[in-house]
Amino acid sequence: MRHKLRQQQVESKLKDLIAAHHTICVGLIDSENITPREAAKLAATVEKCGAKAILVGGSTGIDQIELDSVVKEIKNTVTSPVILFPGNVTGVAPSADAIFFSCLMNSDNPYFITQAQALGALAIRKYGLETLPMAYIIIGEGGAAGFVGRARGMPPNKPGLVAMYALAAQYFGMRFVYLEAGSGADGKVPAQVIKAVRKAYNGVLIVGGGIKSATDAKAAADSGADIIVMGTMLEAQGFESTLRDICKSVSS
Ligand code: 1GP
Repeated sequence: MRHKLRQQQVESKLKDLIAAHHTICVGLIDSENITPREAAKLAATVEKCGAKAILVGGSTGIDQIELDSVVKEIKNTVTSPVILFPGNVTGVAPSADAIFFSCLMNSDNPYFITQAQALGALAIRKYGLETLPMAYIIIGEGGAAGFVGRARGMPPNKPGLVAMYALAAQYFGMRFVYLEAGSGADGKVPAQVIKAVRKAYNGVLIVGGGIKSATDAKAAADSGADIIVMGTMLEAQGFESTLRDICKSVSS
């Protein structure tokens, strides 16, 4: 039985936005500690501040029913693409527009490199989700993502090593690379690492972890990031003006 590949609608949209704005910001919502209604309200605010897509996911999400309710409500509220950012097979939900089909390149455990992906693949096909093939590379200790994904954190002071992995991702045909410092991380992905990866890798370069100011975001954008992800800062009271500044500072 042949299955029709879903058009690369979200991917094209992201690439068009990057071409138009140089760098774009996206908001990450963790479906675990939020009601669908709260999530939708937050997504609408994030979109209004200038973010161009909403990611939903996290390293420890296990409740797919809750995840799908959150995604559905967000989809009903915003016009931006809603993209799953799974930490495991439980991060797959039918109502999203697309999913980061993510390989944790520097995990010590093959489960996070190919096995979870194989286990999730049938559900993705069944739901007709658009897949965005992504190399996920954890820099430094990596917070919960590093711990749960059994990552052998890439040394932040070895940009060449990270670039080598990004080049491997390119040769694998992965059209997205995500450099992750970890949610709520104290340190960010160093500019030298982003620059080295930008030189080696031609696809869409995503950077996230610990970004909470226009200065942080601008540094990542100037180093070559195409997409900047913000999660933790959206949990702070009154984040709107900072997020507006961030979105404005990275986009041309
Ligand atoms: C986490 O990179 C994302 O996976 C976002 O990180 O929560 O620190 O913004 P923050």
